[in-house]
Amino acid sequence: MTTYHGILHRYRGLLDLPDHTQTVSLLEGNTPLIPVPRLAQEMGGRFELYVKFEGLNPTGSFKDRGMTAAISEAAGRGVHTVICASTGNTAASAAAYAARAGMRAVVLIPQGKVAAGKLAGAAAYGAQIIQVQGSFDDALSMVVAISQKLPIALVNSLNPFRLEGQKTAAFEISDTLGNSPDWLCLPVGNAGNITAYWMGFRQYHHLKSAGLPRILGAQAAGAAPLVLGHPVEHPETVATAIRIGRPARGEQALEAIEQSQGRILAVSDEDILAMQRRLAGEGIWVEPASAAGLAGLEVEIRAGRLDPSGLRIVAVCTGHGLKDPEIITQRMRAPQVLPSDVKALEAALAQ
Ligand code: AN7
Repeated sequence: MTTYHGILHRYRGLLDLPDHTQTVSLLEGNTPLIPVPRLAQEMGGRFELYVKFEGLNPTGSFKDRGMTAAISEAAGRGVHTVICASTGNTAASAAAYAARAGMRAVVLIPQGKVAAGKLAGAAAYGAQIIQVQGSFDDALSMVVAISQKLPIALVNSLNPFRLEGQKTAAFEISDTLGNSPDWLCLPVGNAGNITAYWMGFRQYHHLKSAGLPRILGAQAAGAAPLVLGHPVEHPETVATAIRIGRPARGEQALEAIEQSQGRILAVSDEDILAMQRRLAGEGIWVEPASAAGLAGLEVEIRAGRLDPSGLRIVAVCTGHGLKDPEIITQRMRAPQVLPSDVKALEAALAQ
């Protein structure tokens, strides 16, 4: 039997981490690459479509890959406290890995704009949670400043070790498919993920002569600084995970887009929620932000700007639907109520 030990163990030789790194893992990674042929057919083409379901990581989002690396590095140099700003998923992940390492975690979140499952996660793992009266971008400025002043380790994706861990998702996709896909579609918020994927694919390109995918990044229309070409002061979207107006790694994201001959585009909240429903119709429930990459792909195919015929396309679904239950429960019809009586049930089923 081969036992799985997490991404640092599996890909250690390919990750640029210092010697002092002491592995802190929750056996993250190794997420499924799920074929969705019916969805591909509906989207109008003969092509291979896969969902890399990163919501199946230990805390329910892709952030765990980068977090195991950042916390392991910090643990190895005796860090006691870590801090991050977050739209929610980074906070839950930092809290979990800090707990695992026996560290204190402090997380700053934009007041009232974090989905319930993420807030609950950060609390369950025992983080100190601070709501900032401002946006994610404001919170990020605060944690950057304080980590320069106090002996506290910053674990946002400005931390280079986050990207080292995160890029393993690209390795997994290539290892599973036997080569890189033709396109990789993913949501873009603070732009750490897109930067890391591009690092990972380039590394496999040099190391194993794998092909290079074209990258399709999708931002929410109300929070699309990289599409607009300027920061967005008051970002707004139902996809609160990517409600970010000043992406820390925006320049690198644009480089990845340009170098890969890819594209970055804005998708409406309606398109995001429609794609969330369609994915759920395949049995894959993701949080709204996670549907943005596929929504972007669909928009491009529908508009005739991308012909998928014969291609192999991977869409990264970054977070689990359970992270944001309210987006569903607030919109659904209240479930039918019946007396505890089989006849009533029979009548209800006949309707
Ligand atoms: C589900 O948790 O920024 O472009 O603070 O939670 O690497 O920022 C989350 C981002 C996509 C965007 N999908 O990734 C945070 C945070 C989900 C996310 C993104 C996020 P980046």
